[in-house]
Amino acid sequence: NELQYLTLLNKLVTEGNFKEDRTKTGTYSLFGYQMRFDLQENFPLLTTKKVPFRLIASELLWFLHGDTNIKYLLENNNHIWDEWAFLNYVRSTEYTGPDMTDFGHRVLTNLDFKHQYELEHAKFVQKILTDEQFSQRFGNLGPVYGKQWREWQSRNGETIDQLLNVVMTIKSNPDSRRLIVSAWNPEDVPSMALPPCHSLFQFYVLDGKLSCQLYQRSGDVFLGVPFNIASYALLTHIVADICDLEVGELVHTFGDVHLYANHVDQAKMQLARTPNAGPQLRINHFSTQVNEPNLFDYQLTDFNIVNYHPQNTIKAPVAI
Ligand code: THF
Repeated sequence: NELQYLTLLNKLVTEGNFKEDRTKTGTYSLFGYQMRFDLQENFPLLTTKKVPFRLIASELLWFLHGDTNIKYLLENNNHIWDEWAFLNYVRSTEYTGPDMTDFGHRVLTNLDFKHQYELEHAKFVQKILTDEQFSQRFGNLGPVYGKQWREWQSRNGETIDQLLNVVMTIKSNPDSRRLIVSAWNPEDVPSMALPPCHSLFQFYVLDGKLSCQLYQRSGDVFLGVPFNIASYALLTHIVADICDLEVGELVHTFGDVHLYANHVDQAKMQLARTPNAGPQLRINHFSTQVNEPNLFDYQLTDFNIVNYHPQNTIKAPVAI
């Protein structure tokens, strides 16, 4: 299972094409690639470096709740979306601290600036957590994943709960070929902090097993992709649980998949490691509690990863 990921990582190191990108970091990139994970075998959480499952689960619950404000993530000690909200804040007229232009690059080379950034970032996080008005204004990332999944705005003024519709269809018509949820909403893309990287997914039911295919338009192979694999594996387990199905495969399809130029050493370090056996996911079932388990009912404590034996964390800077 994990070899699927390591093969891709190796391919990008050896055959990736150098390509400039929006973040001006530079990447080694390929266009069009597919991995398959058998979810019956194990839960696809990498073991060649430690991947924090807690952050993946809280991010997914945030999507499932239809939430687009980082406040929920911060309350769960999850900081993976901070930079995007912080960027909106420092670009606004309300921000009066030291100049934060291009902070993503400057923190990498200027230690004094890094301390300044960390201080302003900490103040920002504190303010989101304690000041409701401030969090309304600057915690929101725009109509990102949660909004599109649960409340796609339609032209007649109503909203479409794509995910609930798909769950209902899996139950009533599992052979359907329309089990699709799209986060890519062309009308809303300009008002999102970041257009959705995992843009669309489709479910498929065969022999009582639920499979999921993700189309990811852009994949940061070292930092984002290990999260994305585990996130969609968890989503598949949740939907299977709700629909009384077993899990099948996760098919992960990419558009532009890339290794950032400043992640190459970390990638080589990871490639020198040998994967351990993958962990298992234990999920608390609701079937005994209520007859209609709801997408909202899941709590962080309902998901447990067992037999996870990862190797050490490998740190890498996130491109903004
Ligand atoms: N931007 C970039 N450049 N890459 C991404 O993968 C990415 N995302 C989301 C939004 N913008 C992105 C955010 N997802 C980490 C992981 C996922 C992220 C953002 C950051 C990260 O830094 N992971 C560290 C651990 C972090 C921690 O412990 O707090 C790691 O080592 O895995 C793709 O969805």
